[in-house]
Amino acid sequence: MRIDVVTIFPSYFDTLELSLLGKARSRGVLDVRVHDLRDAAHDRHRTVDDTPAGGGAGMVMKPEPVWRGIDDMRHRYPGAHVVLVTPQGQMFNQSVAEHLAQKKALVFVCGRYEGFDERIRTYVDAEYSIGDYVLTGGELPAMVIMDAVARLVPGVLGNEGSARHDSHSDGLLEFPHYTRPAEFRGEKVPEVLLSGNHAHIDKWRHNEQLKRTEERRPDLWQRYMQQHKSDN
Ligand code: JF5
Repeated sequence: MRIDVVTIFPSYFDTLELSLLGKARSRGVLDVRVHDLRDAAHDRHRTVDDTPAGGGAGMVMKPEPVWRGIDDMRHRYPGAHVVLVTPQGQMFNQSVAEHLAQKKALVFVCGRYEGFDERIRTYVDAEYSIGDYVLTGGELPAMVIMDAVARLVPGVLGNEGSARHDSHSDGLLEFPHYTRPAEFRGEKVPEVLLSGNHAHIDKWRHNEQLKRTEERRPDLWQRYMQQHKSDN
């Protein structure tokens, strides 16, 4: 997979080398390139922002450099899926991560200030939010999405196969995990997990997933029950 990032703070992405993305890159599974949006600004001061039309506080990302940045990426990689990360986007979740993991080339355009000039939205394929809160820029959300997507790309996580069971991959929270010791400060590892009976263990784990999801995430529980109405 090829991922391009367009940002006015390229150095934010230096830490990617330290993560699983770094290892995937060195293995040649993933190719991440970070571009300075200011390179697409053609004035002497490399201006990427301007005051809001109609007045008001803060600054707005100018359309020309952002458009040039996107256009440059599209020329370099014609099939690229161009993504904007903003609090106004569609909510990013594990299904979106799975969808993006199918793409051959992704481009993340990171916003700053009060956001993008509205007219730039014409030139992107998708807009995602990572949650209902406001950050100072799109760099961290882009990294969050890259991490969630990249770990689904075959070969990025060393040995784990695509059959791996993750929280959310089936619409339920993960079951509880334990390791040694069998007793920790008076709390025992559930007996079923030490039984060696894998049918019992699977059943117990699935039941714990259901209990946990109902208790902690009524929203996910509702959707899961809708989708599994006819199962029983
Ligand atoms: C951003 C202009 C983007 O704050 C966010 C965000 C919150 N949830 N998802 C994304 O993005 C940063 C700030 C200003 C565009």
